[in-house]
Amino acid sequence: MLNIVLFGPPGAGKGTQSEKLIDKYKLVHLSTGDIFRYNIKNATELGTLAKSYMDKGQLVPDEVTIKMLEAEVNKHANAKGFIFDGFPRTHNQAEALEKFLASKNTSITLMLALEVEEQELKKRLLLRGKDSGRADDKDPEVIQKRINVYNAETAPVKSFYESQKKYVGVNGIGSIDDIFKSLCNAIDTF
Ligand code: B4P
Repeated sequence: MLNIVLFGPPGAGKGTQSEKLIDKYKLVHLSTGDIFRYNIKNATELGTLAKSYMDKGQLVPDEVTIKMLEAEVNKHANAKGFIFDGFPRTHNQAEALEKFLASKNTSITLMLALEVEEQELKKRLLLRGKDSGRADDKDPEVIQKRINVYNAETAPVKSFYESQKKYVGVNGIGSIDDIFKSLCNAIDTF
């Protein structure tokens, strides 16, 4: 199986590049952000809970997110592999994912990290906020909060995969196609 964690700060392009990678490598795309937004749209109990955190730029609690992710993986018994987009976002989530995949006799192949500086992230998110309808992209304070949470809680997850020699950083600034080429090259030569 090819199991990729697509990593990076909010607005780094994880969702954008995932769409292209699943097409080329025939993987199942699991975006925790998309799953939460689907639940918000359908006014489920999970959606109401997730919205209360997402609108403030906070992470949804680990317990809820991990349970949800595992249920999604279980829906795809015959998958060739997965792209985990926006998960894991905490050390607890990384450990839970490792144990869960081990119970299925598989593991993460590599973490691909999109590296983008803060000014560019803010610019992209505010631009998307103009017409995406995403509450978390409209308010500069919420965007700053998401970046701060990323730096404090999510960025350290890098060392979890670095210590396993599974971390590859890729420049996330440039055209979407050029970044895609760099990601494919990283996968094909890993
Ligand atoms: P996510 O949905 O994961 O969203 P994101 O980090 O904001 O965006 P992403 O990096 O995917 O950006 P995109 O490609 O869309 O998370 C939202 C919230 O959900 C979190 O804040 C949290 O509350 C919650 N959540 C999700 N997962 C969780 C977890 N595991 N644990 C707890 N809570 C969780 O790109 C952004 C914009 O940039 C787009 O408009 C795109 O068009 C543009 N763009 C992309 N590539 C570009 C390029 N090369 N040049 C210029 N613009 C580009």
